[in-house]
Amino acid sequence: IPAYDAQAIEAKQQRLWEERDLFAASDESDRPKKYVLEMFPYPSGDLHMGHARNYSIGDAMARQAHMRGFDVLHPIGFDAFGLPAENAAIKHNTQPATWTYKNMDQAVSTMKRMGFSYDYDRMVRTCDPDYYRWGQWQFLKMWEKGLVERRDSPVNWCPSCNTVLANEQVTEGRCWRCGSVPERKNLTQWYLKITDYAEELLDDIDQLTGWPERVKQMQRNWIGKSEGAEIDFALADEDGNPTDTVMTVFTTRPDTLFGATFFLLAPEYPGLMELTTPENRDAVQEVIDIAAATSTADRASSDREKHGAFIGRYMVNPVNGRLLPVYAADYVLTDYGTGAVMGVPSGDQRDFDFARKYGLPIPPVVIEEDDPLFPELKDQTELVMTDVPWDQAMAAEGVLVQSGPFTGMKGGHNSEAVDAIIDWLAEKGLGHKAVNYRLRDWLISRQRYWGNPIPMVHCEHCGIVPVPYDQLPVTLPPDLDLAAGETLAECPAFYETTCPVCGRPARRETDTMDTFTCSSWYYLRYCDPHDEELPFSRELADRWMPVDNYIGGIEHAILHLLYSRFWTKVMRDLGLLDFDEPFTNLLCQGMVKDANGETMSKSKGNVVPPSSVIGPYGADTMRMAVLFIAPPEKDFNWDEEAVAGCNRFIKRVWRTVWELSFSADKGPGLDAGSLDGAGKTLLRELHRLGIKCTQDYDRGQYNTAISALMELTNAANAYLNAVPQDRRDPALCWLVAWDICAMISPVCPHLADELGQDALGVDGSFYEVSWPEFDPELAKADEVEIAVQIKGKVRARVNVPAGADKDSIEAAAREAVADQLAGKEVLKAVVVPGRLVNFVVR
Ligand code: ANZ
Ligand code: ZN
Repeated sequence: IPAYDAQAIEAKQQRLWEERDLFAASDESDRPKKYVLEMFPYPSGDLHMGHARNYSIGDAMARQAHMRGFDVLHPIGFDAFGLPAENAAIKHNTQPATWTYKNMDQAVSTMKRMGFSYDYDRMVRTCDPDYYRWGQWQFLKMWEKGLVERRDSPVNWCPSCNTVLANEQVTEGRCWRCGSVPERKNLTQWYLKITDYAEELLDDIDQLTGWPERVKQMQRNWIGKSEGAEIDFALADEDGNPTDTVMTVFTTRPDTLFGATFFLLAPEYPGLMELTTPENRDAVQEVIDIAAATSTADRASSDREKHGAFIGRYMVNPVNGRLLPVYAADYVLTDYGTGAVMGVPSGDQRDFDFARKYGLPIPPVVIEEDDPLFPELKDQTELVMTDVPWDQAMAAEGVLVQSGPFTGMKGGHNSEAVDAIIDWLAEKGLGHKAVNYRLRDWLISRQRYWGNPIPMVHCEHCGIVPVPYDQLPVTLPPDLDLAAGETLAECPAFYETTCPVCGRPARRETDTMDTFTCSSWYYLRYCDPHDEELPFSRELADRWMPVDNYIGGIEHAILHLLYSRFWTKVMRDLGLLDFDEPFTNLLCQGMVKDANGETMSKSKGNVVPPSSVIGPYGADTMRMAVLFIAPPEKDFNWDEEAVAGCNRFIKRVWRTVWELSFSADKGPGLDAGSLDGAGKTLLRELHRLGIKCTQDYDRGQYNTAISALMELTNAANAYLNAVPQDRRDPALCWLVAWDICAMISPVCPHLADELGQDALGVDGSFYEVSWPEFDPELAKADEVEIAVQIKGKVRARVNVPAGADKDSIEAAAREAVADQLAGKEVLKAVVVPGRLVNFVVR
């Protein structure tokens, strides 16, 4: 048996695959298609263990799918724009492009060293003008469709990244990239109107049956649909009479309208200062300042102390004419609902805290029937109790009290009272049903160099003018002095242009697009990577899309996965494709942590680089280790011993297949009937474990699939040990050797192909062969018939596995005569294996 030399074997097999262009997806094959995709990496250095795991999962899936008869598309590329490249370039005194292309080359060579079955001819690098040109093209199409807007609004500005962030990029109140607390600024920025798709994005989540529930829930929460009403309140004049000035609130609880005792405005509410009476302006300004200095997340937090200031004015409650003092309050957000809120302290905890702090009344209007107040307030239509003895608000369902004609109705979210009050308001023209989404439009402009330029021109005469399609791409200038802080806005060579409409001097837009725009459609470009007319042809998108299996990290649960769903729907509405959802099945792989369960990171110094495994053991061991240590979706702790164990198993497979090969002969095929005991056992194990392994592959449970192969290898060795070489069945040896190689090939493709070629003498790669088939009949254990006696008389016969132990034989016998034994006491059971069971009963 030759030595197992991983480095030599892997180099050889990789060369053969490349020579034969084995992994090129065919756009024309009549096999059914399967699109297997791993989230493409940022080229911020060499690949790390998380990548190795992600891609090993995808590769096992893609290879097995090919053996299952699919035409497989399995591409790779790079999400190459973004701030890390810019920062690294400054640090290393080079240009982002230089740094990025170098890293991409390094990463590709590691991918090749890992033996991944990528169709490299389809590689997408988002910083290639050939790619980003089509991002600009799609941006212009969206502009034409009214889905792009430039507007002035409060935005999150990251002071350390020096750019604005999308709402999705502020996680737990911090910049997703650097962790700084963003500042609120009013800026004119570019938006994609993802909110136009809020409802569809929410509704279609139900179609995503192949997605993890938790990701779907995160998207639902992010979109955040609230149903309720918009209600108009009139500003009161000095005598308390309604004026023509109306302000609208959004509420999810119109049923609590009789319980409103104050009215709140966001500190950023337009015209707030003008509305405020002079003597109150200092106090209101203070609230404005506090709000400006506080993150949105903190302002929205229920635990935080609330700050408010009376503005000296009152609103009229439309339902009962009550005058509500108006406050500016920091917990009211300007970009949610209408920025105005009716304060109902008995029903809303934040309002409750606010009322207690500022001494405002808290009359109960919805109470539970078991509340001690209920008997007293039940049927009470007028306001008799202005302050509840509660120490918190009551948000549950209950019955309306002190609520005029609505008293006695059921109240709560979407309740009878909600409908009744909305109807009443609608009739009077004072309000209507309303739906509100938490989702905001996607802020896509960035004040950074290393991104896709927004293809727009500002002309003094013509306003904002799109760059004509035939002038795309707007390319980045190559040599900004980033270290000196130079930006596109300071680079005349970039921004000086002429207006496409009037031809006079004009200024290019100098913002670039959020890199998430680039990653929102790369999977479409893979379908048609060299198209020079379009971002992708409809025909090829229809051939390959949707992605059947998408594999990546949970960190993109909202960001990338939501944006891509949006982008797909927009492309559909532009007539560029005709499906609704881009990713059919989603697998979020767990994290690779260090041996102590800590996340691997450069700063902690606990990173285990893939090279540390590939070097001593080879790529197949690396691949097997990341698949074997845990199921794909679970986190795992790095385990040196498990890695060494995988390597030992690989070598055992190597020896076992070689050993089998010495007795193997494909011949005319196997005659199962001619096998003796050891041979029969091996054949049965082959079918039993083959079925198990196949099912585990199909479920993506590679760890247990590998365990089944370990068992099968043991069974093969048991046979080799039990049967002398000259008495082994040649066809059985061939079959077992073949099936082990075939089934291990998606995990350890180099090992399998080398054994196939050298030990079994077949041409080519297991990638091209069909997945083996197994027979449940042959997987069944041999059975013997047992007579079941009661007091010596035969009452039944059962079949039990040939080698079954006494306990399981007795259990099978008991079941067979359960009816006859009912109500009797078994004094004794005599078990004679292979023949009978006799129950002695009373
Ligand atoms: C009166 C009321 C009574 C409310 C009650 C709740 C309970 P969700 O479910 O998150 O959509 N609200 C509306 N706009 C707001 C803003 N810009 N900033 C802060 N709060 C705002 O929450 C909707 C509820 O949040 C609305 O319903 C409103 O308070 C408040 F017993 O109106 B509610
Ligand atoms: Zn012009």
